[in-house]
Amino acid sequence: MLPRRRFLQASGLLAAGAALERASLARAADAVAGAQAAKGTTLPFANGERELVAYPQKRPLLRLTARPPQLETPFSVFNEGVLTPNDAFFVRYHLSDIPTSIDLSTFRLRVRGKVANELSLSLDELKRLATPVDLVAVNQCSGNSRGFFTPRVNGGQLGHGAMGCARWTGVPLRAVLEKAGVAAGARQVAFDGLDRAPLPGTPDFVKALDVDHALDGDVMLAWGMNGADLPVLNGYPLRLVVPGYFGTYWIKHVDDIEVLDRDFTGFWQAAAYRMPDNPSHSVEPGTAPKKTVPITRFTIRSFITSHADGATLPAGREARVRGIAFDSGHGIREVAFSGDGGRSWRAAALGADQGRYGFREWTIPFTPAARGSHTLMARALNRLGESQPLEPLWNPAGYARNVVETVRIEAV
Ligand SMILES: Nc1nc2c(c(=O)[nH]1)N[C@H]1C(S)=C(S)[C@@H](COP(=O)(O)O)O[C@H]1N2
Ligand SMILES: [Mo]
Repeated sequence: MLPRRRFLQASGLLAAGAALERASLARAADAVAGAQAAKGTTLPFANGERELVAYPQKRPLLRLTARPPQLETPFSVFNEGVLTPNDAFFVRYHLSDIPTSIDLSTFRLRVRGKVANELSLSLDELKRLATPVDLVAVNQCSGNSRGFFTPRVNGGQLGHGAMGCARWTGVPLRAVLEKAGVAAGARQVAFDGLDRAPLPGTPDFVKALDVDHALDGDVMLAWGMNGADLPVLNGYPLRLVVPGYFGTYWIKHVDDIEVLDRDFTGFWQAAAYRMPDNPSHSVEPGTAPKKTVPITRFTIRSFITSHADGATLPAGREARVRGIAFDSGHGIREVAFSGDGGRSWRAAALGADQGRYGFREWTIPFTPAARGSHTLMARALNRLGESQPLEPLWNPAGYARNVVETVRIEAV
């Protein structure tokens, strides 16, 4: 358990407390922000100025909002390795009443609804319920890269840092649901965490999976992340891991699982996190879809991580370009690289396979023959034959961007 006062003082996260405490906490938050403000960053779109702020258990990250904290991973971190360090992993919340300390002696995971036996499990009981499993999987917010949408769309203006890949440790959700005994006729399973809305009337953040998906054996209840406990801001003590699916389903601080004999109709599923209901999940830029469906799986993506836009390279000398690719779990088959703005493509060498849900590293030698500007691109292909579009697809919520990204370097 994290000492509560220290957590609050260091972060300025507001829990229930006296107005006076709130005021001094706010000052503490400013002090933290002030200390890091000089080291801000500018994302490459309008209004892209971001402070780098260090929250508890986190290194300085790009702050999108303070209440609730929404933190983006600086992109250079993705060049450090395929596993994103816990202290650099992005943070996304919807509601500002977030838990800042959790008492494991009282924490219980409830499983209720259309089950034979309701369960109420301590974390220790959960850990003993089944053999723990490890899985490397990417967590990515649906709105990752939203700031690059043109025309611009509402919502958090994120760069490419609302994603990360970790080795998750937990038990299969299936084991827990089997222990509870899912009743015949069950349709969906809804998940709720400890965070709450600050005002009545704002819907609690609850998401649901189809019962077959919840029982597929891959969906996990995870307490471990890269060999350590989950950071508080990433869902301590327990979170849902839904491999291949957008982060919206990865409920943090999960303490309530309800098996339903109907489709869940809560706000965050029935009204928010929806995609146009057509095969490309996109519409003509600036228009609204007639019909929508809940967002589900990741689209396939790849990134160059070794060179930032605007980097300089010596002309005529071989450089090693490196990056990552991932998809929703079919597995990366190939990453094609272009050093000439898409006129010609070569296959990159793929790095070690961490499992079909993880980041896949790739590298390729590249020699900028002539001085001047060169446009580098990477394009991933998965085992299903899915690839990335060369022109961006558009939807009004700014979800699931997966166009081939470009990095311009200067050869000197
Ligand atoms: N309890 C809770 N869980 C949540 C959310 C939330 O607001 N509350 N946001 C979801 C969304 S939209 C995303 S993208 C992921 C982000 O996970 P992270 O904060 O660990 O990076 O958490 C998901 N789980
Ligand atoms: Mo998200």
